[in-house]
Amino acid sequence: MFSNKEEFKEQFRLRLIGRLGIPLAEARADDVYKILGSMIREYVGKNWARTNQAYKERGEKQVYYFSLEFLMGRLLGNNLLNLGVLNMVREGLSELGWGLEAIEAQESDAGLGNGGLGRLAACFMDSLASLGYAGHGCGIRYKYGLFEQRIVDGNQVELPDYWLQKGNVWEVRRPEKKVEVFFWGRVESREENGRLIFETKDAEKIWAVPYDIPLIGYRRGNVNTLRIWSAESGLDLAAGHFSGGEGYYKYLEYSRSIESISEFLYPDDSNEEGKRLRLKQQYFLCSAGLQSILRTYDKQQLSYDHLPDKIAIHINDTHPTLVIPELMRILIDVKGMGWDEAWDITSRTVAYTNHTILSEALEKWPVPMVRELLPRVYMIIEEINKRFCAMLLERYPGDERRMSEMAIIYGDQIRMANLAIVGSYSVNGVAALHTEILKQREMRPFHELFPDRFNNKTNGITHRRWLMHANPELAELYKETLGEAWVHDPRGLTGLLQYTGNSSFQQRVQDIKQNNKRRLAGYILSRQGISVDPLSIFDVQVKRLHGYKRQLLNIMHIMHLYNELKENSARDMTPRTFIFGAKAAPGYYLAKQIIKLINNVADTVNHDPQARDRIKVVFLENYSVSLAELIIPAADVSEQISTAGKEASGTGNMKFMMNGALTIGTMDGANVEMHEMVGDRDMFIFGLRAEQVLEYYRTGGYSARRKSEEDERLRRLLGQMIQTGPFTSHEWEFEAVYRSLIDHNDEYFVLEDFAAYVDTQAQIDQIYRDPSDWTGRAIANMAHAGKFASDCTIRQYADDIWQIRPLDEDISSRKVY
Ligand code: 26V
Repeated sequence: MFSNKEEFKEQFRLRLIGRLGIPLAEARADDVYKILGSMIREYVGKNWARTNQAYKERGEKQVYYFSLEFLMGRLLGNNLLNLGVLNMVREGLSELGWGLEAIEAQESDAGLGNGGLGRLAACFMDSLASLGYAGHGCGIRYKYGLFEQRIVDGNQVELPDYWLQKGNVWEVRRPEKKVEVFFWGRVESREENGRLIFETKDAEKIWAVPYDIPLIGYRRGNVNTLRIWSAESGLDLAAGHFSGGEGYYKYLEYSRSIESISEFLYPDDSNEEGKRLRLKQQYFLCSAGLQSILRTYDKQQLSYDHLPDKIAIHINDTHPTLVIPELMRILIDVKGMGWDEAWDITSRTVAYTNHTILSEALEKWPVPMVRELLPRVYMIIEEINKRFCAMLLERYPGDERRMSEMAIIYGDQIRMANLAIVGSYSVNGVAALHTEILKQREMRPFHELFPDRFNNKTNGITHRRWLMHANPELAELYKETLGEAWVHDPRGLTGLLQYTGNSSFQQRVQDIKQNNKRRLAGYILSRQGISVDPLSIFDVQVKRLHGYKRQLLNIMHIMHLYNELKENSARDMTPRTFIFGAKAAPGYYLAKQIIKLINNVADTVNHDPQARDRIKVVFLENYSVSLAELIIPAADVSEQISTAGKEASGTGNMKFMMNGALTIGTMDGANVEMHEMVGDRDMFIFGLRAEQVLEYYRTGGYSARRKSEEDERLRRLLGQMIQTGPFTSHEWEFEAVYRSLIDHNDEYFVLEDFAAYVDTQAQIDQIYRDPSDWTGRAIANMAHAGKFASDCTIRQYADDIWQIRPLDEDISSRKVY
């Protein structure tokens, strides 16, 4: 690699000529990106090999994080940062006439995730590598990531996200490591030496081909692997199937149907389509991932009794739960083990994280579908269920209710969460409140049966991407002020507490925030043609669009402010820019209406001379990881306003906190723990508490209609959704929104929490007027954010769940052969 700027420039030039055959003067930004990316990838190749060698020689336990989603975003900037060459490359490029930011912008986001769950997996990968743990990702190489969102006439329109169109400089295709995955067929059994042998006949075989992406640790040389699998057919698999005149066309059709397995990332649960294909994806990942892990394990020639001491398999929500029956299948059918032994090994190898208690997101698969698609796996699930129910019967004789709650197969459905709990040794929630709710409500009988299995691991975010890369000026200020220790242990950011009242430090913080706001304002103007004032409060809500997240509460507050301004144009108000970014699942009608409502309000407010100097509303199209990196450092106010008890953790809340925004939020998810750290003064808490929400659900004592009749402001807002007026173009335009609030009794308590939300927003309006007061509170937030660094979270997973130790060797001096 290069050890100084001049070397970098020289190597870069040579490659440009050598690879693309063009001189510097003719290179386009895209060429520069490709060359730079391939330089980095090749450079880390050596350390990649060294790391694998070191892990192998050491022979210690390794973790495989199975996830249907990895929301990696762009990799170039972070890789340069982690390698410690970011500034050198920036300067070198600039001397060659290129700005690094423009080069970074050439990279397509790897948007292989819906939201928090997928981004968490990506943050965890960064922490694992940066702390020196042997922890790898296992996922699917979707041809299309989450859809690209366009806003047309205020409505969301979905386009395919063909992120691989220009190639992917980070991945290495490894066809020699492909494995076979089987679907369909029928199971035959026979007896051999007193044992039952099972064989699946006439199955459809497909290839799973891995692509490896290096995961580069921060300044420590080691490189882990994200292995993503692609589904392929092969002539070798199809041979003989398609003879005759039509054969060739049939083959093409067959090929396409197989490739469709890794074609699309499914949008979240609000969409009913393609269920079988989604099940295929889940099994595809589980089977391919396991086979590749076990192939490596086999090379060590260890007995399978040791598997749980050498390997931990973590399942990110229930999506990869099929690793449990699949591991059983391999141990029994392929390795010839008995049931009890296989079960002992499997349930000591797998650990499970739950990410949501929303009942509609708890996965259930129809029995007939699983039985047909995965006949042998289904038999094993049935047997797991049979044995588990027998155990329950013995333990709780006559308690039928408990049996019906806990059974894995119930009615005609397989409950994946039940299977995941029964077949794993650890079940964790993602924030203290969430874990308590799991233990005391959602998973109560399981917690009674397996109390030691349950534990909490509050989520975290990588400060390398979300602070050092997204907000380099702020990171630089921290270094000047505190030294560099916090970079390796972000809890050291509490050192900032000394500076909350320091006026020159405050000034620096304010200047940085202003720069970030100006940068975002520039983007908003160029992309959406809306001019916003960087001196106004930037009030931001960015996350998936969902009823429980209550973007509706936010927009209703804005409508209310507008109403007030129209009534009294002299109304005193600190100018505010309300920024939204959110994708709605394509089949989620109500969510799409809310997007339309936000855009209608934006259109009216932004064009009204009486309002536009005080309120601006911006809906940013196509929210993504890279857009988040631009938006979050520019925020003053972070909106974390979910119905209490519904947001398992939230991780956006942590990103905003780390970048010095103040949170307006409910006592939900990790907000509760943020509040514990910073206290009442530095966080704006409002609304129902989780117990109150539960109580309302239990007693049915809430009447949205009554609420709306009591509060004149609400009555007016509801009217404005269905009558022609400032926010609608025709009558009943927002009928679905209206009905969700009134006819369906406001499932998420938007109307109930409205008054408290308005009052709390009014406090924010006042406090922002005193820049020193505001900035002091912002600094207190930054100071406490270190607790939410994913490095801390990952250490807890490593110590309490996985029992793995970091590599303590500096691998860069190893000889590679
Ligand atoms: C559900 C489903 C169901 C099947 C179809 C595909 C699909 C995709 C996504 C989902 C929802 C996943 C749940 C999720 O994203 N949970 C979020 O996890 C974050 C990380 O733990 C946490 O911070 C958020 O509070 C939680 O909503």
